[in-house]
Amino acid sequence: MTDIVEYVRIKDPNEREFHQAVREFMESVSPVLEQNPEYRKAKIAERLIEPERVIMFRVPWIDDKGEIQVNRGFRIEMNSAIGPYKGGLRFHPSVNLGILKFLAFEQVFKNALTTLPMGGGKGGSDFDPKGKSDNEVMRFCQAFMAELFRHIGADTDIPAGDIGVGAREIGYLFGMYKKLRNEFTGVLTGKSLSWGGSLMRPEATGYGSVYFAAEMLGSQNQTLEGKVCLVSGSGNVAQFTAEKLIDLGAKVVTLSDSSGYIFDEAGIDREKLSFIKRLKNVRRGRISEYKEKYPESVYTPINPGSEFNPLWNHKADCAFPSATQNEINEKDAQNLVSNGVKVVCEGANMPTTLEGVHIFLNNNILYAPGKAANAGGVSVSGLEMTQNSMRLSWTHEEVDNRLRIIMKSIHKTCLDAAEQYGTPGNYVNGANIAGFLKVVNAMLDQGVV
Ligand code: NDP
Ligand code: 2IT
Repeated sequence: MTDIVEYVRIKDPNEREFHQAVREFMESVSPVLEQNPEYRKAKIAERLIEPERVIMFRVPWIDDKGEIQVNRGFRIEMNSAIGPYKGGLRFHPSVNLGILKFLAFEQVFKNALTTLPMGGGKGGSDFDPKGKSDNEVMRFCQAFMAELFRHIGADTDIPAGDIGVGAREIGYLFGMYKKLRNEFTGVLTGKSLSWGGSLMRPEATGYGSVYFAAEMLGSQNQTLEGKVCLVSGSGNVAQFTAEKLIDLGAKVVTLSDSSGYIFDEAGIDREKLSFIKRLKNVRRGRISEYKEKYPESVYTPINPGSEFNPLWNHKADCAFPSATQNEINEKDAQNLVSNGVKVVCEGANMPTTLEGVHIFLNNNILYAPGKAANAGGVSVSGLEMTQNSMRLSWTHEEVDNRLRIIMKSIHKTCLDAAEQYGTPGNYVNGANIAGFLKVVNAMLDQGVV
């Protein structure tokens, strides 16, 4: 294990987040590699950490003042052993190769857990949609697709949304793809309903994460009813996590953005949540405005350089990190445990540092890693692809039932694999090992390619 982690560190010294994802994964699968000499002989670990293809490109576009702007575009086609590359696009100024490689790596094993035939990929740009006009976002998306279109396709690589990429961006990206290729196919998921989207895709990641938490609690004969929940973020995943938690009778007391968080002791109810949806999705405002509307709440700025994030320092039963990577450090994890949190369910990708993960595991927290807990989003993307192939649309109930079945199945798969490899109840080992075995066995079947 140390060999591979060391190899990645030496080969790509600047890719910090990628090193972290590989290290966490290798901690889980090393015993499986040791027990199976054929995996080592086939250089499986060495092959898994090398993307099948990395595409990097210039994205020049013209802003509203007529000035030329240049961004960097990426698509990481990580692994296609079990299906075409599948995974989101992230538009955020922090985007770089290391962050997208970590996300693509996680996506490979997440997609393997979904039960659907999807390989793993991820892409995006360092473009910052914040403060840009709709026209600027459109021109950027068109410029981005002007290069990406030659690398993707409904049976090759199917992007979707992630941070900074929602329905608006998917629309502009799809429009440009259709124009350039002169074909109407399911090349992107997260499309709007009237032109090939699936019901429940917007809800899927957040709802799926809550279904997963309900399964974990169910394994201990408990439910979410009455549980006090900390949710971070206020974007797609956070909004629908909060919505499903409210539906199931839990009390959501926090939401955040990159500037700060709100704490509402009385609980964020449906009406308050619909204010947040309008604020974030239509007006594209800041979470601090919640305090102006609901003065009984408390708004606290978050300083990214500080030792801990005060959002995670409230008494609660459950935590749903749903904003971004490494938003829970060692101190935050310790604070959560000290405050009595029993469930940590990751809507975001890799929101917990490795030190934080160890704290959760050592304290017997019901801790679901992102690649299991947030797999509902890509699962419904897979269902959107199925519906596109069949040229029909399923009802809300049909998609929701399938999502519930998939989340239940992922939960069982994780528990079974954890048990089989001697660490019962360890969802991190369970998710990594089960995802690994599915991908690796397909790679072995397909030879050295
Ligand atoms: P959105 O862009 O809709 O929302 C992102 C939210 O996280 C915003 O509230 C944003 O605040 C906050 N945020 C982003 N970057 C940072 C940062 N560096 N520090 C603090 N807060 C930050 O994205 P999603 O809700 O789609 O994605 C959230 C997480 O869920 C990501 O980790 C993503 O990879 C993961 N995910 C998403 C899926 C999906 O289907 N969309 C599927 C599976 C996982 P601000 O507005 O200030 O930037
Ligand atoms: O991280 C993820 O799983 C996503 N951003 C969703 C990917 C998808 O293809 O729906």
